[in-house]
Amino acid sequence: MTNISNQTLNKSVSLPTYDRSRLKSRIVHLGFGAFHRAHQGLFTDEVALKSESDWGICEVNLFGGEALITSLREQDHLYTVAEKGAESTDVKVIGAVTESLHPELDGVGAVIEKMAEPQVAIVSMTITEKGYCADPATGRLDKNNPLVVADLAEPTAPKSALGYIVQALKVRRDRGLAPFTVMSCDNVQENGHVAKAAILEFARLQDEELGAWIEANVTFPCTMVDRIVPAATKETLDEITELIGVEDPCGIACEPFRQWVIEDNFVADRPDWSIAGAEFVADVVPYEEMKLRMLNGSHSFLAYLGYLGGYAHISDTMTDEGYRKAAFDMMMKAQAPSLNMPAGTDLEAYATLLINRFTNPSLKHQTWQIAMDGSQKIPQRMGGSLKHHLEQGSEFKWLAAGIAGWMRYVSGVDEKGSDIDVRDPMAASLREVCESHGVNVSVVPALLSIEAIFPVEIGLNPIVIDAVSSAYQSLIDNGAKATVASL
Ligand code: NAI
Ligand code: CS2
Repeated sequence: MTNISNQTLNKSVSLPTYDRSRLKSRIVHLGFGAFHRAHQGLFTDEVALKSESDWGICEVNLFGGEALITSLREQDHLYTVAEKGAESTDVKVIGAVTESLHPELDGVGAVIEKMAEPQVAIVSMTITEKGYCADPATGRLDKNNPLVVADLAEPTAPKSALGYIVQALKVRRDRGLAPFTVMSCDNVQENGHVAKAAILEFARLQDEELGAWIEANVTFPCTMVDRIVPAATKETLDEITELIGVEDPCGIACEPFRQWVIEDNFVADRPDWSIAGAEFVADVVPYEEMKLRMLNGSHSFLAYLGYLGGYAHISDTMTDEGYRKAAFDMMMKAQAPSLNMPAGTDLEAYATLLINRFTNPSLKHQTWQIAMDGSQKIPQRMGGSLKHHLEQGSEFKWLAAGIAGWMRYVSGVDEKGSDIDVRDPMAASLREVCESHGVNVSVVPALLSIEAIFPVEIGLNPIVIDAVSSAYQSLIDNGAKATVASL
């Protein structure tokens, strides 16, 4: 079989020219999805290219992605990243992956044994917001989450990422091995703190002493991760084939921009990702908040209102002056005032950069993709800033329109009467609420009263109910495009 590992690739492709045999699986990564390939995988590769680093990654997918892992193995764990700018594309083959595992292919025990190997110093994660099994509004472990219930009943055969981590740490403790650092790379506000709280609570429910050992020995650095990496499509894979000269089912396309700010709090060793441009800082939280509110908050705003307005991609919304201006105002007037940034941070320059990144016509980032899992995303992207405006008595109509857009979207019917494929871990309960109201403004207080998404001080606040209801009514009466243009 010809593939990326035994084929001469087109000359323009950057290759991992270092000796890959020196790499060891010192990182086990949970979540070999689109983002990790174009972000942590690429950073770790660049460190190996520019230094004598021996840091390699064992990739694990706990949910789905078996075919991806099989393909990765068939090509010696090499894969392509295509960085697509507005005018040109850079293509790199990534060599940082040393091996891969999947519980469906290799068994649960093999994954836990790998995580318990002595050389493993970091377990990192890109498992999506829902992977933390936490209540989205509070960030605390959701004890009723079916995965949590199953894993507490059978801790040695876990299903959730939390269950795997706790079981692997237990094995390490029992064998007298040093613990590993748990590093979340998900878009979750204070991702390290959320991971820590969920893992400690889960461990304590299982075994009080194990929980205490984890608390005393494991660190959970927060990270701010940024790079727009749309899901792979047939078009992007065909384009990669064209660019490298051979098929790569693990290839992924992304934007040229990348950023990684990491809290320097590792219990064991770590790669020097700063060689590849990452920043190690003492406190990541302000950067996380800035990115989640300004980038992700306006992304969700554009995803719901853009989808309803008939725009399939974020770059399509940027061709509409109403959406473009509203997104900038959402960033500068709704989100930026709620932030508490280090002196010298230029939020207007950041907003301008974000609008340019959203405009990149080479990146086909679907509004439908970003609209996914809204129940998990809305609280972190809009909840904190909404609270700020309530405290200050200031204008928050952009946030109200974004939340109304989400409510209109989860009704499951678009403005032309076609079905919307709503993907969300809370889809069933959202559907139940929406079906009992139809597309009617009475759904607004009903959805706002879901405490797992909206804390009571937001969800029951008459000012919020009024503002979201008025935006929702405008969506019914005038449609998304006119509502956005009127903001
Ligand atoms: P993806 O859909 O390509 O991959 C999702 C990954 O999560 C898969 O590896 C899957 O196995 C795993 N997963 C799903 N549900 C899980 C669960 N309940 N428990 C454990 N693992 C689970 O998505 P992609 O693009 O890789 O994004 C993943 C996450 O990375 C996002 O949710 C976000 O938090 C973060 N991220 C993504 C960016 C992007 O532009 N794609 C940029 C910045 C962060
Ligand atoms: C997006 C993010 O899918 C989404 O919800 O908002 O994945 C976004 O592309 C990244 O956070 C950019 O770093």
